[in-house]
Amino acid sequence: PAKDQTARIHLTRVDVSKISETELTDVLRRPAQKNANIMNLVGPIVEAVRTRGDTALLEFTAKFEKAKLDSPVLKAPFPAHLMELDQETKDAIDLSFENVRKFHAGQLEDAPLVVETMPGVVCSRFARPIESVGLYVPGGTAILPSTSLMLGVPALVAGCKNIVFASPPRSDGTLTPEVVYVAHKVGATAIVLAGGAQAVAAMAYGTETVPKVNKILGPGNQFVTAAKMLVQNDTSALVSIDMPAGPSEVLVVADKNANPAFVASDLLSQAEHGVDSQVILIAVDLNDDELQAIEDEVHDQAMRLPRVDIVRGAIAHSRTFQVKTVEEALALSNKYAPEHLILQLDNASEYVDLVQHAGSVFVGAWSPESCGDYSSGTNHTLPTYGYATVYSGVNTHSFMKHLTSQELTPEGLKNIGGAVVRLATVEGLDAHGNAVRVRLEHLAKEK
Ligand code: HSO
Ligand code: ZN
Repeated sequence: PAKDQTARIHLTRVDVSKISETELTDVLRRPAQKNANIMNLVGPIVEAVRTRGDTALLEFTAKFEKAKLDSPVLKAPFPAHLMELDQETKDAIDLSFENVRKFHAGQLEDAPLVVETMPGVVCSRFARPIESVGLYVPGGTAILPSTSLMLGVPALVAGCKNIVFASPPRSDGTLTPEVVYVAHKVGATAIVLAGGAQAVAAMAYGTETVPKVNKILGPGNQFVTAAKMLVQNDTSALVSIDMPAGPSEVLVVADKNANPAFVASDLLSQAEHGVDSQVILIAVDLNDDELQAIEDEVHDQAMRLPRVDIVRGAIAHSRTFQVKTVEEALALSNKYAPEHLILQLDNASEYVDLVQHAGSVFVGAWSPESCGDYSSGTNHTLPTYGYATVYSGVNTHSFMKHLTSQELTPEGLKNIGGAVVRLATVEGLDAHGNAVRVRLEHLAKEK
């Protein structure tokens, strides 16, 4: 929490026309994450769970969560009293569940891809679900049951056989009932009552009670991320991960006609996630009064938030960039590659083509990020820290893999046989060439 609780909450202005390219690169750089240190702490935790299983897992949960448990796992069917919810919450989850389900079901391919590359040479590609997946739902300063939806629903849609959740329990050993309700709805087989590196290790290696999974997905703090990276690198675990996760981010591009209250509310909705959240405003040709109107809204709305102290921390390292055109704004946004990009612009949809790097785009004044965080249908587990340049957010295919196949006819073999034999000769791999030659000779004799 900041010392002065009355100080103005505002984003530092940067006039892009007044700084050099290198200065710009500098201000856009995310704060460095100290990974080496974290690995030293996480390594022994992972190793303890790998070798001592449930005993170690329970010890860490007692130590970090202050929860004394008899078993680290809740197995399905989950008892009804652990998922009791008021009707309004239940309805909200059900509505969101259905939209996330629809959008992720839409991502399934209805038929395998089939391409005849030459006459008689048919190549295919088709998808299969990953059998067992481990879904990490963070605890922390805010519990986020919505994350259980964003991970569980696509796993269900993809057809994963074994869905395992992990989430740190409260000190009385229970979980937030919303998470249990969602786990129940997606048909999860178990919930691991643990958090941090120890939960990741338990799912990567399996313990006496925790089933071993094939892939671990979901956001988490630096310990969770470090543990995911570590187990992914251990070939004996044979486990993959979704992507490295960092602090959450939003970049809002606003023009003169953007409603200052809307712009401010979007910036603050991300700022309240954590003091390390990144919040950026790109103001397109706004004069001082127009900028001031947004800044006033940021301050006024922030002061009314219960999490104002967190907001203060996040806004302290956040910036407003002043540019002249939308094209400039989007070039800057692409350079930063935000997790969330909000376009509060006239005819916003016309500019989506210019977006190259972003986890998810929110188009126009009526599409706040909150809708994507919870209920519209898109996934909220998105690449942060500039990884939007190379990663996609979690989607149905995060829970699947693709296989290819081919089927050749005699004609097909004749069409490509010469090329195969020649390339086998070039590589000095005679057996490869023979696999074609014996068949072609067989066909020649048949005539
Ligand atoms: N904005 C967060 C997701 C979230 N928001 C969960 C509220 N609950 C990262 O995309
Ligand atoms: Zn959010």
